[in-house]
Amino acid sequence: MNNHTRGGNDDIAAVEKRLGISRRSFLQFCAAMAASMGLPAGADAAIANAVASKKRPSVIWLHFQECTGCTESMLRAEHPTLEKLILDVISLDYHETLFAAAGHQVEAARKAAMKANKGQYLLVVEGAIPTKDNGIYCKIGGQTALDMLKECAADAAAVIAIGSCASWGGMPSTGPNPTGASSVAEVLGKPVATIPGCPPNPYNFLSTVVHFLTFGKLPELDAKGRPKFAYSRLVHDNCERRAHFDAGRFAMEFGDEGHRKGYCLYKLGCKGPETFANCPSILFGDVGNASWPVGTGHPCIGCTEQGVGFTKPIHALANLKTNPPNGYPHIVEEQGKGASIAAVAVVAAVGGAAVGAAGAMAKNLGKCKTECPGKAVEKPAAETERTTS
Ligand code: FSX
Ligand code: SF4
Ligand code: F3S
Repeated sequence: MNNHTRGGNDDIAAVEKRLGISRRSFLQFCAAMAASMGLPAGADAAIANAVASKKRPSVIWLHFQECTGCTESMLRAEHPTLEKLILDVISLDYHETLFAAAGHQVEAARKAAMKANKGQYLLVVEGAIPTKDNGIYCKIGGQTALDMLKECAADAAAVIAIGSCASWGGMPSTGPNPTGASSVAEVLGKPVATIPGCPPNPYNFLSTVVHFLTFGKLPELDAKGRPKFAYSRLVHDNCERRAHFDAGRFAMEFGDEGHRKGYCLYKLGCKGPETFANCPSILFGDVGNASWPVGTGHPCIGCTEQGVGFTKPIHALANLKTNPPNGYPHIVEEQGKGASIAAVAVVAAVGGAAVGAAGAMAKNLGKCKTECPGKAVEKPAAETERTTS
């Protein structure tokens, strides 16, 4: 783990050997990573070269208030290369869960790595930091998490908060937050890169680290410190059930006909419409289709989104951040009270369709209620209207 440099033969062919994957697979993986980060042509080759030949950044990985799910999801990735790549592109010099050693030995290793890589190491923080009562609710080696974070951040080249706990407090900060669990940015008083999710997608972490390795800087971040390549789209906008949402077809109860048919989970409290993450695009664990919360039939709980995950009740309806075009039916539409022919004609005209087609469209839209699995369920007036924000 402490071998920071690679020998002269350590080229792509050597990576092939180290990771036990073909050169082709490795290059395909680098190309996919470059594409998913929205990088320009040629970036895939730069990434491949960086992973193969550059000095590995020293990583100090701290664990505070959390369940270790971030580390688990990284290590349990089913993709044959993902966890190997993560451990290959970084020199993991301190990680409490993965260290074979314990006690004074590991604390000495942390201090040695910090000294040897002063100003150059990456600090990864997993878990929230209890700040109440001078931080006494989480101590490692006799030192509070509060002190350890400040000490380790002082000489770091960059700080990455992995998981929702470190990014914005996550589960430990849920009301009444008895320990004063806070985010890394709050404790340090400055913005840091965040990879929220409970657990976060390991691919987003790896891509962020590989970007740092290749270009010497973190990828572009949003106002909450999240890499834009991963958190700039709503879950709802890439969801495979979106067509059902737009057509007004909803599961109303777990196990009902709509649920079994794979209809939209909005009425079961899905927070995809107000949660920014790339879960439906990159999935989890590389085990194929549907390997993400909504894909398995469970509503998104908004685990990546501050103020949504672990804050809003699971059954509460999401605030819609974007509205479908006017030509779509309302969430629960009354027969004959849907989009008017005039309104749809405008939509259709914009799309170049004939007015006759617009009439057919309006007719179909008005059918929503009769086709909706929840048609027999009377909804309160407030819930039958499309929410706007
Ligand atoms: Fe657990 Fe990580 Fe959730 Fe938190 O992930 S999966 S509680 S985000 O810090 O270990
Ligand atoms: Fe998918 Fe949820 Fe949006 Fe429905 S509300 S389309 S299940 S993200
Ligand atoms: Fe979390 Fe929702 Fe993705 S619960 S894992 S943000 S689908």
